[in-house]
Amino acid sequence: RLTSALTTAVDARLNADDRPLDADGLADALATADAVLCTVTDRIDAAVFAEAARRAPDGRPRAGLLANFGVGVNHIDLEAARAHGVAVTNTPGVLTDDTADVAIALMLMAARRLGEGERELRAGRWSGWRPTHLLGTSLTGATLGIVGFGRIGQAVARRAHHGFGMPVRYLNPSARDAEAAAVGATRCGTLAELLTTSDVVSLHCPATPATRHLIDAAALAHARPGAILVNTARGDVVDADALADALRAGRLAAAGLDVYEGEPRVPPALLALENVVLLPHLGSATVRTRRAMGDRALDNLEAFLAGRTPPDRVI
Ligand code: 8YV
Repeated sequence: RLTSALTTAVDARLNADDRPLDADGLADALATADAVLCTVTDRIDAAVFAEAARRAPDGRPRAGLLANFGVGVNHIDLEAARAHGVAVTNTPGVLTDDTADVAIALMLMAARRLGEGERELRAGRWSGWRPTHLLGTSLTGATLGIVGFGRIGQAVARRAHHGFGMPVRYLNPSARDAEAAAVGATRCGTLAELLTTSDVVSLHCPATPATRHLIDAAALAHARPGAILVNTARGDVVDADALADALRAGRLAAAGLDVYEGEPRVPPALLALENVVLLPHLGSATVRTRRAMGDRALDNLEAFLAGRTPPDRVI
């Protein structure tokens, strides 16, 4: 699509292995291409930008745009990108509903112990119906606390409120009164307040230095006994060791995770636990949404290469 839409020919180099580029490959791409399409798997830190600048003939990366295939851009050092004159775009909006659906799926799986049940059955360990077999907690009517009330947080709130009758509370740097009113959501002043008043906590904030390990041992000490934590945002927001401790001690009943700090590595402490549902970063993984994300990334590339301002500039 890119080639046909532009009047000038585009020499598109494909990373045909469909494997992440290493730092050397990323620096090479930034040093030699006009624009680079990247994903969450590409760690583009200050050293990569510096190396790209070193390799380029005029001392600055040739690439003027990093078009990210996805909404979260925490894998890109935005300060370094700005300093090296590289614009960054993302793909907002198109993955909201699918990611919200996975958050709700994780809530149900964690609260109702569905993963445990499936593992038991497949392992041939199911001995038949029993009145006390794999009893979970009800999602219907439970209070939901949402950390980060942006597009995805609000979409989760709508599903929880209209579908499951869940009272919703939210934590966000700025008030979202109009959006909150639509789902009867109450704003919490602090994370501690949100945690002490929520049965289920779902994370939807971006990963930034300020939100790194926001959910740590001190925060988890405020959680309601038997609470459930769901993370479809970024692994960096949770201290996985503290989470594993809380799950092991039974302070939290369960957790549902789609994302991990340093993924694809999953902390062994979590893998060892039954009461955590672990998904491999599938939030936006539908054919329709991945197509829409691709189209959105191409819109940004196309605009940039045609000399226009890309529609989804992050910086
Ligand atoms: C993407 C995501 O699949 O958009 C995001 O921020 O986490 C995922 O939905 C991923 O980022 C692809 O780069």
